[in-house]
Amino acid sequence: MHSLGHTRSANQRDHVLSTPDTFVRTPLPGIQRGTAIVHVSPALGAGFTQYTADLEPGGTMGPVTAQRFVFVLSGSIRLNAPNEANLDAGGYTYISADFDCGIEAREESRLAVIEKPYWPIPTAGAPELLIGNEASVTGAPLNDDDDLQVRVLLPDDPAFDFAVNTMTYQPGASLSQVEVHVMEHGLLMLEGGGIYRLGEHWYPVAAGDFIWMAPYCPQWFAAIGKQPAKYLIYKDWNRHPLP
Ligand code: UGY
Ligand code: MN
Repeated sequence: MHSLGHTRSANQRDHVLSTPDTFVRTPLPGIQRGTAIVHVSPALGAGFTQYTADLEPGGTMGPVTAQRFVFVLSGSIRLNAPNEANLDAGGYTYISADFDCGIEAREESRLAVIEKPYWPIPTAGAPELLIGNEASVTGAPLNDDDDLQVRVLLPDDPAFDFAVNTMTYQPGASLSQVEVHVMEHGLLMLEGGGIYRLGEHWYPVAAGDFIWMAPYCPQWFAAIGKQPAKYLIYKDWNRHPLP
């Protein structure tokens, strides 16, 4: 049905909510037989880029000069790493800047992709390549709340200058505080839905939505409905705020 110009998407100084009805696909250099929906980039003031890549069977993504994190939302991909590896839904990989590792879709595949220039520090060596699966990461309750489980997908190691986690809320569970912090977030809703407070706005959100939160954006979430709500969340991490 025609929405007569209405959408839940919103663009405010310190946050963006993007809903699937407003997604626009674009080709990207390095992507063959596939398109991208670029959710956030430095054009918005962010220190990273996040996009959803839709690849046809046999579609490829060439290496980039930034670090890259890829989470398989659906389908299956092959990594042309030194040792070939296949990743199915829930599989993820971290590929360091300039590491020569291309990606090929083994079937129609949808990927969440995060890219960020690496911020080296003298006390930690740069990471290289990491492969994992979200299902085999043990969850930990946030602030002792068993109904809010966090799965930390990257190692607790200062070599990594960002973190990516999943957060799973049982129906009715919520963040225990309104968070205000220096880190920015890229957030992709994977399952369920609820209410997200961003700045001075409260939004209904559902699986498929993307949210960018700028540093210090007040944020709070409560899961609503009969199924758990789950999101994939990026944050800059492990670096002193003064460059
Ligand atoms: O890691 C975080 O800062 C996370 N708790 N933020 C959020 O869920 N909005
Ligand atoms: Mn947060």
